[in-house]
Amino acid sequence: HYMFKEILEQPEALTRTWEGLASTSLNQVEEMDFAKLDRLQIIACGTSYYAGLVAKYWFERMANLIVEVDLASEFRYREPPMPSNGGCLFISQSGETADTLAALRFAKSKHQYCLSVVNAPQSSIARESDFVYRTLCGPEIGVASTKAFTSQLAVLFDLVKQAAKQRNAGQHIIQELGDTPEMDVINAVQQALNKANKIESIVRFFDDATSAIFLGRGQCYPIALEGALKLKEISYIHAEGYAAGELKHGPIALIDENMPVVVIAPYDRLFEKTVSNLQEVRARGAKVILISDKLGCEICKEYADCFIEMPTLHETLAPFVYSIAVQLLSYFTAVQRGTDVDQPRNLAKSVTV
Ligand code: F1P
Repeated sequence: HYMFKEILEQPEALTRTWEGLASTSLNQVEEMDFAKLDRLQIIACGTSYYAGLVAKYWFERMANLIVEVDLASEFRYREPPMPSNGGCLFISQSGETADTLAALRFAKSKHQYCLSVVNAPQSSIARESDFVYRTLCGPEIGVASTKAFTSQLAVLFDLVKQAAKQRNAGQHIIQELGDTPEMDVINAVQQALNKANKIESIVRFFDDATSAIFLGRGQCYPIALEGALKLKEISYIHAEGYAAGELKHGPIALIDENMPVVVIAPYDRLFEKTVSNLQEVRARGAKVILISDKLGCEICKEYADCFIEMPTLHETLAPFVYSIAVQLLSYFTAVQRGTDVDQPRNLAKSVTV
């Protein structure tokens, strides 16, 4: 399948994207000055929207910048007021998504500085933006986005570092990340891919499932949303992603022994909170699949039905590797169900109308 090939290509896609950015910034002079912004508005659809949600956590924590993330299909018709010193960031693999393009045109009519992250440099969104960053992940054939998503995260991470510097913020995190966070990510992504066989062996938990839940907190909350979307798109199993803290406000009513629950919980400052949510769903009979690192899996030995162990790395970088785990899980589940993984029913690669 193209999708599997594209999942496996991610170390190269990330390498190319980061190398390409290093050379772009030498040539461009009009890059966004994040120090001038009071607020950043991020706008996208689908998986690209979830990349934007991860970036919100990063921008707020590392660059001390207020960020709002909006679905392009809502933003374009809502036509919200735009601040005079705000900026807009559009994320689109194809660069042709009709709602995202319409949202860009609205923002431009309000004299916003419009930045975009695209995979297609000749696309409409690229042409109409004030400044463009490219993901260099190569063409993505599989309809479900995989390498485009992590490459978007790569660009966004770079922008966040730039913003942190310009705004003189988050320097302690930058220091903790060390000199080569990009290399750390690429190595960890490779290690995550090496778990493919193990992940394939646990899709039996979805054999009789008609519905599944993904839970995450903090920057892994968008990865829970993305995991649920991926599973829906290609396996047609109904799936929802929830912020783990939201569970008791409704979704917990859905839990029974037929519901697999995928808990995404690296050992970080929110880990204990997520584990208590995990225990709540397990007590109600759910089959719990824990995706965590070595320490997290060890601590939860008694509390989950199966484990996907991811490499340990700085919590800021977790979205890159946990994305790999949910992509592989969805992929193998769909293959097991015999669906058309590369061309799921009713879906188009680019939604241009
Ligand atoms: C947005 C998107 C994709 C998804 C699907 C439909 O596209 O939602 O994330 O995989 O193909 O469109 P884009 O604006 O990122 O090209």
